[in-house]
Amino acid sequence: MRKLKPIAAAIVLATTVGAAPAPKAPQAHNVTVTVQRLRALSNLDADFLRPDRADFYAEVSIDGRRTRTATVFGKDDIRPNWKFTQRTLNRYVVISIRAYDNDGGLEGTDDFCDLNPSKGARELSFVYDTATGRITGGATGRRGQPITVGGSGDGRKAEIVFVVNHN
Ligand SMILES: [Ca+2]
Ligand SMILES: [Ca+2]
Ligand SMILES: [Ca+2]
Repeated sequence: MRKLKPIAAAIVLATTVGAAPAPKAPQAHNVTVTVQRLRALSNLDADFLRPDRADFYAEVSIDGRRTRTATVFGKDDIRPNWKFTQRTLNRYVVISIRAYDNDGGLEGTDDFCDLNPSKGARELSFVYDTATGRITGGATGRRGQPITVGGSGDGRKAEIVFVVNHN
């Protein structure tokens, strides 16, 4: 076999090192949002003769898919552990959380509770990075760690504790 001249060997080596890796198929993740707690910071139902407690339910959107829970009636502080899971191929996953107080009859339409600390926004919306586990946007934190956020500036305030994770 003919021996490569040093310069030719160097070119072969450089080509091998610099070669682009074979494209990987996008990896699917199951992203889960768990609502651990919802607590009324405002009086969401007007009291009449006796205290009237909130009737919470939540809507969570993960990567564009929105799901609603059932209502927990007559409690201002609940620990429902509602779980929402969505399969996605995206690294960055947009998540939004809404809380409502179910109202019927004379109370009219349901109250859209304020979970967002910013004035003019009630919905909590943020981005979850499946590569780093970081949560940024309307809420900040990390994968697997409970995040507590309270609404402000828009009345009908509530506080939420939630966890985002994926596998
Ligand atoms: Ca109400
Ligand atoms: Ca109500
Ligand atoms: Ca707000």
